[in-house]
Amino acid sequence: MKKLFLVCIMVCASVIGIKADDGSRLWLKQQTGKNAQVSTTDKSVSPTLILAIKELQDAWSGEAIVLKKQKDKRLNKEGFLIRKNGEQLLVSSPSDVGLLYGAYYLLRQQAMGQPLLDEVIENPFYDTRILNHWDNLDGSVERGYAGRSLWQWEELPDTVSTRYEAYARANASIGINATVLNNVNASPEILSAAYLQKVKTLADIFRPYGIQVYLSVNFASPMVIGGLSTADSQNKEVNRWWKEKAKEIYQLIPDFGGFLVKANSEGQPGPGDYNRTHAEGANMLADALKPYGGKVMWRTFVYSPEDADRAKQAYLEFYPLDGQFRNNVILQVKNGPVDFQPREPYTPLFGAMQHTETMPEFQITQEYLGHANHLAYLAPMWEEFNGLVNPTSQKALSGVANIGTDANWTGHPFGQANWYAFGRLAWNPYLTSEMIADEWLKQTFNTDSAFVDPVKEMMLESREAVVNYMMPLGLHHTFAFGHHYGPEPWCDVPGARPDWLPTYYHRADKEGLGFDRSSTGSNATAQYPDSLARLYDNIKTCPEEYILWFHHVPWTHRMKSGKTLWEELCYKFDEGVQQARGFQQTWDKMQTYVDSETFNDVQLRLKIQALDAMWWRDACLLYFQQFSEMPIPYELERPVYELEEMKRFKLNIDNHENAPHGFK
Ligand code: GCV
Repeated sequence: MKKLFLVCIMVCASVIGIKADDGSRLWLKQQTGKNAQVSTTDKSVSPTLILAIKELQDAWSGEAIVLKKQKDKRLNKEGFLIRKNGEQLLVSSPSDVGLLYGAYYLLRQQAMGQPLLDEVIENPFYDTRILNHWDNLDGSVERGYAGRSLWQWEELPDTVSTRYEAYARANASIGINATVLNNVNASPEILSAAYLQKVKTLADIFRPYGIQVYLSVNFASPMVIGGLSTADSQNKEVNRWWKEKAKEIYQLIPDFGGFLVKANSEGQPGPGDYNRTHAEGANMLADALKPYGGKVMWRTFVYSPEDADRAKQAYLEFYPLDGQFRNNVILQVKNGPVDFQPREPYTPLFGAMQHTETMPEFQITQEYLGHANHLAYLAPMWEEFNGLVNPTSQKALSGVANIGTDANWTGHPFGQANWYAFGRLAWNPYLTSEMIADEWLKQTFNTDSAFVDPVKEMMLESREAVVNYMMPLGLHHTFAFGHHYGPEPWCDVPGARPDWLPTYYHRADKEGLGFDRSSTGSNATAQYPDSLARLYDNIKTCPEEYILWFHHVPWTHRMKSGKTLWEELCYKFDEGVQQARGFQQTWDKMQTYVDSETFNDVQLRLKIQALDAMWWRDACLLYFQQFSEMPIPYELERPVYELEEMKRFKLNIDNHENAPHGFK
C-alpha cells in the first residue's frame, strides 16, 4: 500500500493548497499565542488548574476568564458552569478537572464559530469514560490498524515520549477520564514490579488531565509471576497474593482505577478452571481492590459451546449469577451478542441484570468494518444501541481504542472521528451522530458549510454503506478466517470451532439464508424482554435489518419492498457499492478545503474501499447464488470477479498482497 501511496502523492499533490498536515494535532488545531487574560480565585493552583489556565491563555480570543472552584448543586464532581459575569466569563466547577473540561468546552465553541449561551451547565453522563487498549507488551496491538502500541515499554520509565501527554490532552479535551493500558489477552508480566514502575510513569503523566489508569490482568498471574501452584479464587494464598499486589500498586499509583478481566474466554485462564463461577473469581479481585476504592471490570465475552447458539452464551453464563457480584464489580458487555459485527441486535444481558452493574463495550477500532482502510463513522451504530438500551441504567462506558503510533494516531484520518465520537457520547449519550460529526469536522478541517455539509452527509451514511456491502439484512460473520477483513462466506478451516466459521452464521442452503434464532430454532429471541422477543420472533414483524440474524428466511420470502429475499439481498449489496463510489465523488470535490496530505490519503483509502465493496458484493452474491439458483436482477451491475478466483485469494493482511484488486 505504501508504494502506491507515494506514487499517489506525486501524482495528485494538490497545487491549490492548504499546507500539508500530518493529522497529529487531531481536532485540537486552534491557533496559539493568544495570551488571553485568565485568572483563578483558587489559592492553591494544582497541575490540572495550571493546564486549564495555559490552554485558555494560549488559544482563547474572547473576554477575560475567571476560573473558580465552587460547589453547585446542579453540578456533579466533574461538571462545570459557564456564565457571563459583567465583562468577564466565569467558569466554575467543584473540581479542577471540571475547570479543565470547561476550558476545552470554550475552545471547542470558539473553533466551531459557535456563540456562547448566557449560561452553560454541563455534567458528564457516565462516571467512567474509558478506553481499552488491546496493546501487547511486545509493542503489537491486537486488532490495531494504526501502527504499533503508543506505549514504549522497553524505554519506560526512563524515557518518556511526548505523545503520552498529547494522548492525555486529546482524551481530556473530549472528557475521557480513564484508560486500560494493555490487552485483555493480558500478559501476567504487566503486574511485575518492573512493569508497575512503567505504569506509574504513565499514570503520573495522565493524572493532571484527569485520566485514571486501569490494567487488564491475567487470572493466572499468581502462578505465572507469583510462583503459586494454583490461581483458584478459593485458595487463601491466592487471595493474599492479590491483596499484596493491590497494595503494591496503590503505593505507586494512589488513584489506580482497577482491573479489567477476560476470563475463560478464547483460551484465557479464569475461575472456571477450578470449577468456580465468574462471580467467585471477580469477587476475589474486588475484595483486593476494595480498600482503595478500585473496581473490577469483568468481561462477559464468553462462548463456551454449551448451547448450539453462540449468541446465547454470555446470557446463559451470567444471568444466573445476577446479584452474586460485589458492588465494585461491573460487568463489561459487548454491545452485541456475537462480536462487534457491522450490525447486531443488542446483547440481552443489558436490562436483564437487575442487581449487577453493567457497562457497554464498544469497539472503536474497526476490526469488522474495514480496518483503517474504510471510512465508517461509528457514531450512528452507537446511537442505534443507545436507542435500544437505556443509558440511564449505566455508570460507565468503554471503547476499544483505534490509536497507535501512526502520525495521525488512527491510520484513516476519519478514524479520529470515531475516537472523538466515543468521548463525546460518553460525556453525553444524547448527542446525535450529526451533531458530533459537525463538531469534529469544524474543528478538524474548517467551518465552511460547502465542505461540512456534504462531508457530514458522507460520514452519516458510511456505517450503513459498510453494512450494505458487507452484511446486509442481519447477515453476520461472513469474514475471512483470522484477519476479519475480506469476505469468505465459504470459509472452512479443518479443525476450527464451528462458531468461528461463516457457514455456522449464514446457514445458506437451497431453502434460504440466515440463522433461525426464533422459537422454532435456537430460541435466542426469548432472552429479550417480552415485547421485543415477540417482535423479533415473528418473521413478519422482525425488523428487516435483523431478519437474517433471527430467521432462516426462504429465498422467495417477500420483503417489505415487494422484492424476494434474494432480490433484496442483491439490491442491498449493490447499494453499498454505489454508496462507496459516491463517497469518492463527494471527497474529490473537497480538494480545495483540505490539506494535500490528508486529501490524498483519504482519496486513496476511499478507492480501496470502493474496490473492496465490489469484492464483498461479488464474493457474497456469487457464493449465495449457488444456493438460491436465481439470477442477479438484470438492472444491477454484473459481478466483475469469478467465484473460484476469489476463493483462491488469500489476503496477506500486513501488506494486502493478493487482494483481488491488487492494492499493496
Ligand atoms: C482481544 C474477538 C477478537 C479478538 C479479541 C476478542 C475479545 O474475538 O477477534 O482479537 O481479543 O474478540 O474481545 O476478547
